[in-house]
Amino acid sequence: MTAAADGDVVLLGRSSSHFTRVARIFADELGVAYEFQVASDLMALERARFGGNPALRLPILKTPAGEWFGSMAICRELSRRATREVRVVWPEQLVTPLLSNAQELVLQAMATEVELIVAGRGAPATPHLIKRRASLESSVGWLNERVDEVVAALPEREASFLETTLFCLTEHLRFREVLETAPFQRLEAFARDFAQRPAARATPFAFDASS
Ligand SMILES: N[C@@H](CCC(=O)N[C@@H](CS)C(=O)NCC(=O)O)C(=O)O
Repeated sequence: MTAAADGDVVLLGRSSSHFTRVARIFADELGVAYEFQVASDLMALERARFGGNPALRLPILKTPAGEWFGSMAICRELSRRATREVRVVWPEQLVTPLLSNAQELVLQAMATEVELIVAGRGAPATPHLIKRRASLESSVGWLNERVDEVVAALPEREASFLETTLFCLTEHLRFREVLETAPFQRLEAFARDFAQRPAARATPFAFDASS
C-alpha cells in the first residue's frame, strides 16, 4: 500500500487470494488508502465473516456508503475514490473478440482455480474436476498464445483490469501450484514485466494465519 491507511475504507480479504490482490493493486495504483483486514477463515459459513457478502466470498470493500462485493465492483469504487488521475481501461472498453474473450477467460480461469483449490489437492478425480482442470489448462494455453497481441491491442492506458487480473492469475497459478506455468513462456514474460510495478511489488502473495 502506497498511501496511509484510512479507517473509512477497509478491504477484507486474504494475502493469498488473487481476487483480493487485484483490488490491492488497483488501490495502490489509484492512491487510495485503506486498512487491510484478513478474513480469518475462507471456509466459514456465516456471512458476517465475509463483510455481509451472502456469496461467502472475498474480497469485500467496506466504506461509509456500504459494502462492495467482488473485485470488479471494488476496483470501480476505488477508481471513484482515486487521489490521482490514472487512465484505466475497463472491461466494457474491450470491444474486439480478442480482448473481450481474453477478459472472460481470465476471470473464468480465476474462478476455476478457486474451485480446484477448494476441492483440495487430494480430491478424487471426478468427471467434474477433470473437466474443470482441462478448462483451466486450455484457457491458460489460449491466453499464453495471444498475450502479446492482447497487450498490444489495449487502448492507451496507465492501468487495466485485464492486465491486472491476468497478472494475478498467472502468479497465483504458480503460488498455489495449481498449474506448472513454465510451459506458458509468454505469460511468464508478461507477469515478470508486470511484477516490476510498485503496486505488484507491494502486494506479494502470502499465506495469512488462520483462526
Ligand atoms: N466474483 C468474485 C469471486 C471471489 C472469490 O471467488 N474469492 C475466493 C477467494 S480468491 C473466495 O472467496 N473463495 C471462497 C469459496 O470459494 O468458498 C470476485 O471477483 O471477487
